[in-house]
Formats: sequence, structure tokens, C-alpha cells
Amino acid sequence: MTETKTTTTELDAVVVGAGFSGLYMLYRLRDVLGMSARVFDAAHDVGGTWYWNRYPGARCDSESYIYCFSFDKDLLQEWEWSGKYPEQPEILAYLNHVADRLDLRRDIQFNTRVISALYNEATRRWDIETDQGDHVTARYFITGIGCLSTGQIPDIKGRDTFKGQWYHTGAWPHEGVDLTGKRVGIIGTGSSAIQAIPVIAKQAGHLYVFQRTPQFTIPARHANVDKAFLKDVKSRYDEIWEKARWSAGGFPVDPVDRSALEVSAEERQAVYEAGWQQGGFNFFFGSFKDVAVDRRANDTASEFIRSKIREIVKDPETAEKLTPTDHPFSSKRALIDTNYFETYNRDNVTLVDIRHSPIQEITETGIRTEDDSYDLDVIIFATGFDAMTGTFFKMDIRGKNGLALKEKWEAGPKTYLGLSSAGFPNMFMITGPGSPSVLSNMPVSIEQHVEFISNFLEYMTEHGIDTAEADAQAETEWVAHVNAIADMTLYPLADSWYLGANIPGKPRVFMPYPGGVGPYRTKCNEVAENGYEGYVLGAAEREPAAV
Ligand code: NA7
Repeated sequence: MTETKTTTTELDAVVVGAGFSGLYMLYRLRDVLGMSARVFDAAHDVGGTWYWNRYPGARCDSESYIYCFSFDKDLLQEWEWSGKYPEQPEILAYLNHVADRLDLRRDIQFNTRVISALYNEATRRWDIETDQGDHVTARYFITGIGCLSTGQIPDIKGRDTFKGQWYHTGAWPHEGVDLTGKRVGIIGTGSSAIQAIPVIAKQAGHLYVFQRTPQFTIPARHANVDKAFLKDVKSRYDEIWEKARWSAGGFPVDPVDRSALEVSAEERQAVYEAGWQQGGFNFFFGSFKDVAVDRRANDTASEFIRSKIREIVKDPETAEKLTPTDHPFSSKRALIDTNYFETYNRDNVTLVDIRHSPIQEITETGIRTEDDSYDLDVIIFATGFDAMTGTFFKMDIRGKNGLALKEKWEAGPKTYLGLSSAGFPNMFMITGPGSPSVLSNMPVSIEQHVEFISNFLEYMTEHGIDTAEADAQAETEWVAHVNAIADMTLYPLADSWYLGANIPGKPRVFMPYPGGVGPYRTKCNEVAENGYEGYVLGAAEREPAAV
């Protein structure tokens, strides 16, 4: 029988989420700063996004040698990745290993969702409640909730009448799903679907892909890890990480300085072809400096990929449907794939263009579009997430004067550096909106945020500071800066989740910081060096109340 919990636990810090962010934050709080801390996570175990996203083909688009923590140098040397791009089970095994190695589990409470976090102005502490009846007060409330952790299942007419099985890619059953011989429909062609489609096509009797927006995607050229390459990386890891930390996207690549418009057509073609053959994000990073910011330069890359689609896909009508024309390459999340376009050459795969023949309803037996009906055994919603803000809004977070975060962010998230929000003292967000987060290789950004927060807390303790709150003016200027940079790019030209465009009614605001992880790190370092400028710091008048 469950005991009713009536006592209140007092802690220095509460962290929400036990993924990359929460694990490292806990380590810094507990083992570096010597604070009392507890992590809450709704999952049964560690992993965050990698705990939930177990759909067939799930894997990271960052190469494994750089998709990990760098703070533990022994771990960097010891851990052996098996694939060029790490697959979900291997990333999950890695995070489990980290949790064991640092003995983190004893301060993580699983199966527990934080339902509210209310700032108490009298005590200057956060009062936190969970769905398991925990009452905790903490001086610091820190979110490590990921950017893509609240799944979106569109409210399609008749959705609940379907008699077959249905799943969302971001909440895939742990025991797996046997799709052998089944008639499977997948809605969506984002990065989850693009990874899943080629794998599911090999199992399913027939796979119907319901596509609203065709995508640009580059071959990943996935393979087993190149042992000689990894050995070389391990001998130069410090230098490699340092390069990643100061780069644009959190990858250890040298910026290219040539414009797509200043070379001959032959040279341009050769550069794109080399990038296509090399595969992965190299196509993007290693080609030309202006692909993401200049429409004419971008057109050359977009056209190159379109020509590849026509080359790969044998049926011209299907190729045409798969060819994106409504947005520039990389204005939606850049995608990489393994045999994505090739999969449409299979006899058991049908592309259904729901841009021109929209889904009318889900019926007991399948999906009905304007032009046709499809009988299905399984429907897979690869329809994405209420990105960056959705998970915040699932919690009742209230700052000073009882202001709800949801209310404050009604017209779009407002943060200072993506780390803090005015009116919410001592609340910190790891990879929050307004930070590079999803536009970067996440572990690099996560480490930078966790270290910034932990250094800040240390500074507060040393200087007898009780509260840190983003200054409203600094926040306004940061939000304007994020938008000004976004407007210099091609991102606003696509209906993407970066802009909240995938969620009906969500305000259209560009959420991540597109200025690059290097410049962002410089800004954060300056903020710290200048005594945390942009924050209002409150000196402690008294010791925090004892238990
Ligand atoms: P994404 O990238 O948001 O993709 C979702 C897909 O689902 C995309 O093709 C959407 O089409 C489609 N979609 C969404 N809602 C609907 C409705 N109502 N009807 C039809 N189609 C719809 O999510 P993913 O899970 O693939 O990837 C999320 C991120 O996770 C990814 O970028 C990585 O960072 C990891 P649309 O393009 O909106 O027309």
C-alpha cells in the first residue's frame, strides 16, 4: 500500500530529468559543490530522450565520438562505441554506465513527475510537488527536461476509433513491436520517420508513408566505427573537444570560408558531390559558408539534393512528390538518413501525399484521405513534439507574485541566455529556449550550461548571494538578439518546430539561439567574468531556514 507522504524534504537543489543534462547536473551539484540534490524523472530509469525514443532505426545524427560527455577523461578513453552514429540502445547503455560509474541513482527518484514548482518569496525557496505525493523545498530549481520530450499526436478526426495498434515514435514500447507482415501507416517525414521508414519497410507487409512536407536529407553513410579513426581521436581528444566547444554547431569542424556563389558551377557540383559521398552533416558544414543564410547560395545546395532524389527514386511521380520545393534546405532541421529515398523503390512502400490529398479521418480500419482509403493494422505517429516549451507547460511553474511561466511565455518563451527567466529567481534551465540547444550537438551545449550553472551557484555561495534572477531588461535584449540573428538566416522561411509551427495555435517565435555555440559560450563567459551581469543578485539577509 502506498504511504501518504506528509513531510517536506529540504534540499539545496531539485533537478527535473535524468538524461544527459540531469545526470551531469546532479554530479556537479552533489560531488563538486557538495550540495544536497534530488533528480526526479517520470521514466523508470535514466536516459531522458534516449529512454523514450526506441522506434526502429532510432539513432543519433552526431557521430558517436562527439556525442558523449567530455568532463570525465577516463570515460572518454575507456568507452568503446560500436557504430559511426550511436544507436539508441548504445546511447542508453552509455548513460546507464555513467549513472553507475558516478553512483548517481541513489539521488534520482524515478517514476515520479514534478507537477508543480512554486517560488515562495518569504522563504526564497522553491516548493515542489510530485505526482507521487512528494513535497520538497529547494533553493534551486533546475530543469533538464530536454527540448523534445512532449510528443505531439495530432487531433485527427476519428483518431480514437482505430481498432488496430497505434504508437508515437517518442513513446515506443520497450518490448518492441512486431511489424512483420503488417500493413503499417506512418504519419510524418521528420527525422524520426526518416530513420524509421527504411527499417520498418524491411519488416512490414506494406508500408504507407503519409507525407505532408517532403524533406531534404543527406546520406549518413553509417557504418561500424572506424577503429583507426577512433584511436586517433582518442589521442587528440582535448584538442577535438576544444574545437567543438568554440564551433558553430558543437562539432569539431573547421569553418569554410568560400561562398557558393563565387565558384564555378563545376567546382560547386564537385564540392556538393564530395559532401554527399562523405555523408552526414559534413555536406552542410564542409561545403559553403552561405548556404544557411543566402537564398541564392542555398538554392544551389537545394537543387543539388533535388537532382539526387530524381536520380535515386525510380518512379518519376514518387520522386516528384518527394522533392521539397516549399522551403530551403536546412531551414527545417537538417536531416541525414540511411537508404531513405532508396526505400521508395521497394514494392511494399507507398508514398501518400497528404499535402494535396489531406487526411480526412482515421477510421476503425485505417486512414481515409481526400482521394483514397488505406486499410492498416498499425498506425505510427512520427508527428514530432511540442518542442522546447511543451514540457515546461506540463508543470505548474510559478515565480514571483504567483506568475505562471505559461502565462509569461504566452506569446513565446522569454529568457536570458536560455538559462533563466525574469521573475523566476533561482530557477535555471539546461538548454532552455534562447540557447543554442537543438541547433547544436547537444552534449556540448549541455556541458556548457551545467558548468555555467554550477559555477554560478558556487559564486553565489562564496559571495553570500541568496537569489539570482534574470534582469528584465537584459532578457528583453537577449530575446531581441535571438530574433535578430534568426532573421539573418533562412530559418524563418520554413514551417518548423523551431518556430512552433507544428503545433496548432502555438505562437510563431524562433526559439533556439542561432548564433553558434562558440559565440554563445563567449557571451556566457563574459557574463560570468562581469559578476553575472544581466542578473539581479540578492544578498542573503539570513541563513536559509533550517529543517
Ligand atoms: P518532426 O521533425 O517535428 O517531424 C514531424 C513530422 O510529422 C513532420 O513530417 C510533420 O510534417 C509531420 N506532421 C506533424 N503533424 C502532422 C499532422 N497533423 N498531419 C500530418 N503530418 C504531420 O519530429 P521528429 O520526431 O521526426 O523529430 C523531432 C526531432 O527529434 C528531430 O528534429 C531531432 O532533433 C530529434 P510537417 O513538416 O510539419 O509538414
